Amino acid sequence: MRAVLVTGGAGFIGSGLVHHLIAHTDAVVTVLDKLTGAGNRDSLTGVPDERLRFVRGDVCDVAVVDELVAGQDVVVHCAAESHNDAALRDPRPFVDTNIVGTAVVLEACRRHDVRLHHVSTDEVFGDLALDDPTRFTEASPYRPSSPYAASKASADHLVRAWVRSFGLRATLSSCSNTYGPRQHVEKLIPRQVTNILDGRRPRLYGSGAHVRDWIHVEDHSAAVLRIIEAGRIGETYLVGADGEHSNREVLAMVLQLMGQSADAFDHVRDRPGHDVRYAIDATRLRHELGWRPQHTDLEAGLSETITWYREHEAWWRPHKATVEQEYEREGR
Ligand code: NAD
Ligand code: TDX
Repeated sequence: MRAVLVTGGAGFIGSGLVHHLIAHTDAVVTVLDKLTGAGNRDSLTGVPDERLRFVRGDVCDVAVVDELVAGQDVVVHCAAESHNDAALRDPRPFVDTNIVGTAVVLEACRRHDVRLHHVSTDEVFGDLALDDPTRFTEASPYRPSSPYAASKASADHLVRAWVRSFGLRATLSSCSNTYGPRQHVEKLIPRQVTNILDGRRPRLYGSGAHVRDWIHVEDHSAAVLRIIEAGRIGETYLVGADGEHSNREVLAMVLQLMGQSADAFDHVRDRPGHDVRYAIDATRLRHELGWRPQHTDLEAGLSETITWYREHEAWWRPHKATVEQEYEREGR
């Protein structure tokens, strides 16, 4: 694998993957990213110039995507509109980027016979009840409940159809909630960490009993690389690190790590249609491909993440006020 195109490579997962590929392979990486509010060129700081080509562009742009896909060994498709709250404000960009953009990437990979890995999410399976003893597996039915999740589910269906109908060499991964450095301040953990740094009280949606299954971005990236190297074509691999916690528990950990009392937050209006619980059974990935998460201590991972935000204010500060103004308007 000498040449890899990462779409959305200036985003949270994409940039984490680029840093991982630089550290663990010899690949030269091309990044295609539109630099929407969530993408940040500075997330690629530290990648040597001779190993990175950065192109600002849209995955919906057929000519740009076609030119970049030609000559690659692998395309990893991370570009997406990724924030549930944003999809509730305006779902249209989610349809364009997540569905149409994926179709454009698929067609380019088909034309040039390039191997594709499609990065998806556990949200395509909908949610589980808090007391449901089961977790999501590769056999779970698709039941997306939000516009974002529905757009990602549509993209997954397109990828599988291209594998079956056109023999495209593609794999998929559905990962759980990922945390770590370089995540946009619109998302739960960075939002609350930067609120506390700014002397504001964190905001918890509804009761805070909602459960997410947390995994560190390094473990997510290692899983994607493992699937690219050894995954079976046409297969989906669920990625998760047995990290189920309620939002209230996660917030209490963040507060205590930052020297605050565990109840120093405000309950705010719940997210409409808020998914109750996600939980991943990653047995296939562990058994078939031998992947194991390394960052299994959430408190230690959160502590390092908090340190990263403390030390990189210049990275997040330009986005903070705009994000908070939008939340303010919604009573969140
Ligand atoms: P992100 O919003 O941080 O990054 C998305 C990137 O895509 C940004 O850099 C953005 O500029 C770029 N982008 C958006 N529209 C584009 C377009 N039309 N053309 C080119 N680039 C465009 O999101 P993320 O959290 O890094 O998510 C990346 C992928 O990982 C998504 O597909 C998401 O579904 C998946 N995922 C994320 C998580 C998570 O917890 N963050 C978990 C599982 C799966
Ligand atoms: O201020 C907040 N307060 C709060 O209680 C925010 C921003 C969120 N929440 C809650 C909502 C969710 O239950 O925290 C949980 C996590 O919220 P997000 O960070 O917005 O993530 P989520 O909606 O769970 O989706 C994430 O995981 C799956 C990513 O954003 C998706 O891209 C990924 O597919």
